[in-house]
Amino acid sequence: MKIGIIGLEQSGKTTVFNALTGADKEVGSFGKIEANLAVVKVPDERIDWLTDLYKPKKTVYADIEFVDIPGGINDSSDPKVIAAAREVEALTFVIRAFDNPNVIHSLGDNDPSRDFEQIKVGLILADMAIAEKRIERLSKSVSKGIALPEEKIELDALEKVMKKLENELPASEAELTAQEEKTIRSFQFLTLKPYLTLLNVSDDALQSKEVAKYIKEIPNSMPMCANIEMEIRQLEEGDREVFLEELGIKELSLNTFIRGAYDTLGLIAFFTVGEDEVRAWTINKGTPAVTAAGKIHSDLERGFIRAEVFSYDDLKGAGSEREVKTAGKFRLEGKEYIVQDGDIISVKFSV
Ligand SMILES: Nc1nc2c(ncn2[C@@H]2O[C@H](COP(=O)(O)OP(=O)(O)OP(=O)(O)O)[C@@H](O)[C@H]2O)c(=O)[nH]1
Ligand SMILES: [Mg+2]
Repeated sequence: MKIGIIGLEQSGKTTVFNALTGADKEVGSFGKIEANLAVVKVPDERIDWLTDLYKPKKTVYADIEFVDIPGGINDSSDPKVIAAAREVEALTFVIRAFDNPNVIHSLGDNDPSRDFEQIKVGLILADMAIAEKRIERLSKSVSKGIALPEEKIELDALEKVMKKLENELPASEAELTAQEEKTIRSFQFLTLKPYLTLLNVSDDALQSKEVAKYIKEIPNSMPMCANIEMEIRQLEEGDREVFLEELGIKELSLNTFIRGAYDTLGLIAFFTVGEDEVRAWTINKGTPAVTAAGKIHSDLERGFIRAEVFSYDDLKGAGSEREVKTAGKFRLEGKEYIVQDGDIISVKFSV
């Protein structure tokens, strides 16, 4: 899973990135244009249990790749920022709520709700630019009578999307059929992507009423004191407790963030198991087996024949694969099967 960190300029994106990943990238380097990348492991007890059972040569936890996208999202965002944001599967908005007289706010003062709207509008405008161009082209083909049937479906889908965008609503509000959704997938609309909002607050404001109010106002949001957490991440693990306690921080935001991310972003995990490797894979809820197979390898998607599936809970209950089979809990599923959280999958394929 690839998550892009975006927001207004100097809102603390790189600081948040460091705090979440333990990286040590330079902050406050205004105008830097290169994105930062880092991968973090997702802790999962189920993987620990499966490792005990299969004793594989290798265990691979799910991971989240964070991309810190520098610069700001606004009504005329840098095309590089937009292009980088299109590449990720989900977005994290970083919104400034910290006081720091040395850091100028690009919109003058702190106003998290306004900043959230600003980001939203920025994303909507970027999507409109894409939709508009494509609608224009497809409309021409339709009026000339040379449009292919899929192109007509695509045009319908884009018009539905455009209608939402024009009303300052995200593309995700458009009600699209599965087929329509497929025709517009390649545009990677930003407002179709799930998002989570991190409110970057001062350490003395974590428990404040003001912050509570913002969290209520801003969808999918959680507070975080990025500056302090970044510093704590640089300490040895054993030294962290004391600082966290002193500051009244229950745990580092990464754990809360990951739980929130799985929840809000609608993520689930499926597993592959065997003597060689026990491994977790992260996918969106509602992903069909064939697409999930593609996560493992593109050949598995291309040559997909069927998936052999049983659930982690059934395996844990039964104790072994053989018992799962005896209990009739072992299933053969086709391409369209919707993968469930905790499924253990083996893909049969031929290319
Ligand atoms: N006081 C305080 N300052 C912060 C906090 N988070 C970030 N800053 C400061 O704000 C400035 C910008 O932080 P960055 O993390 O570089 O912000 P950014 O969003 O990555 O900036 P760009 O990539 O240039 O848009 C730096 O000087 C940080 O030290 C915070 O929680 N508290
Ligand atoms: Mg930055």
